[in-house]
Amino acid sequence: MKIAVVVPTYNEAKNLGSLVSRIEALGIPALRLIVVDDNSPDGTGELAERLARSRGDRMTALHRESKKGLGPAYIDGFRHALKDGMDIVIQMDADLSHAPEYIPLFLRRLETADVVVGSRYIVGGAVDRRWSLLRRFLSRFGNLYTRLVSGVQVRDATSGFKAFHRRVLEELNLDRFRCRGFAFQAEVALACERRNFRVSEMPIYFTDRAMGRSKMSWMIVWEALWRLPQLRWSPQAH
Ligand SMILES: Nc1nc2c(ncn2[C@@H]2O[C@H](COP(=O)(O)OP(=O)(O)OP(=O)(O)O)[C@@H](O)[C@H]2O)c(=O)[nH]1
Ligand SMILES: [Mg+2]
Repeated sequence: MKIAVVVPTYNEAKNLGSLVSRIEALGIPALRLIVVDDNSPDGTGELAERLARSRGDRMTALHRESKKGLGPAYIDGFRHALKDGMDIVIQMDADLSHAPEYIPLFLRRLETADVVVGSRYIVGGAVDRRWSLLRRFLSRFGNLYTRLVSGVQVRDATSGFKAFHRRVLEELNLDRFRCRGFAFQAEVALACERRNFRVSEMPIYFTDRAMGRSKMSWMIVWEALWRLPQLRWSPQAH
């Protein structure tokens, strides 16, 4: 069973080293890390390259020309994982909001599901206890909006911590994904639901980003506002 962990990065040089150590500390021999960097000005791409070189086939650094959003970076990473014959693909953020220690739990859940979604909004899940009320409200509201307008069923529609069996990514039409920001997470969840894959939500505690800056922007929010309703009404499944 070959497992790929795909991580998109933009200016995550301060987080990447810890992420790699924590993933390695899990001691899963079949696990491969694929970092997809968009030419980060802070040197994340070079760091990923150095880390990858000393790890042989246990880590790959993919480099894209410029910042094009996490959606297309994930698609490139998924394609690479499929080409490399991976049986399971896990997606997660580089900023340590998604604790790598959950990976073994994702793998266990995949024994009875096609897709596992790490969820902040089911019993047992939570967001960082240091989050302000405003931040909690915005996250909840964004999630509710996403579910209502796109029609996605999972409780945490914008979760970026997911695990897929290979067959799921093979069946999805990866060319059709359009979203670049957090809306991509809903786009993927919806595509899985529409194809009737067994989607299982697993509670996670979401820690605030450890270091570096958020890439959230008005462009990304704007994209969600106009793309998500389109997803609901688009006649073709991805
Ligand atoms: N390759 C690539 N990765 C990106 C891009 N934008 C964001 N990312 C990565 O996607 C992941 C999620 O981005 P974050 O900045 O943490 O966004 P967020 O989690 O929605 O926002 P915060 O909760 O505030 O951190 C991180 O690993 C980022 O480095 C991009 O344009 N290209
Ligand atoms: Mg983040």
